[in-house]
Amino acid sequence: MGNAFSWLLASLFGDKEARILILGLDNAGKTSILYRLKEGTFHSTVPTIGFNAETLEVGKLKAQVWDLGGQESIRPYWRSYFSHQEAVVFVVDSCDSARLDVARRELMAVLDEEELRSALVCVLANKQDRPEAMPAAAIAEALSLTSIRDRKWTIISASALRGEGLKEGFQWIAAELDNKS
Ligand code: G3D
Repeated sequence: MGNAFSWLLASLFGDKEARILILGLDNAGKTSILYRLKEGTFHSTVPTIGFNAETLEVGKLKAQVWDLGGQESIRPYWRSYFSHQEAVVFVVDSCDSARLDVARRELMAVLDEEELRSALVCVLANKQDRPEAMPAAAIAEALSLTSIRDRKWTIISASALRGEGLKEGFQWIAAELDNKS
């Protein structure tokens, strides 16, 4: 499965640079998604500012993964990483209704960042394999996605466990980047 996704990413983004941030609260499923997408290119780095960033490189696609939440004090340090990012993949645990409001605030704070002003937003409503998962439409409402008017966004039902929705998310980003260029 990992190989298939890597091949897909390379074919989608192979000839052009694409920088993508994968963000979300802890436990949303970001690392699981990375593992789904990787082919031996996954590694953890420890930047000097003292928190972990995980990076995926396939062809000219570079994806960086960050945990959001409870990190306001270090957020100013992120800004250098935020520049020149074409898209944000925001991963939500569809079963964690208790923290959807925190997720909404974190997403909106990220979108307020000047450096990310033109970044596309693809929300992955992850863990849809679980019976208690909220449907993507309810998550879109809880996250106030319709209030986002200054950029293209989408929400896609996903399961890192089953490998569902990830391909669609990255295909959407690649197609939107094509439209822009
Ligand atoms: P994070 O990187 O965003 O912090 P992880 O999240 O990828 O570490 O995932 C957190 C937990 O959610 C893990 O469970 C992981 O297996 C689980 N998970 C991730 N994606 C899915 C999914 O699509 N479906 C289901 N059912 N579980 C998922 P553990 O138990 O290892 O903490």
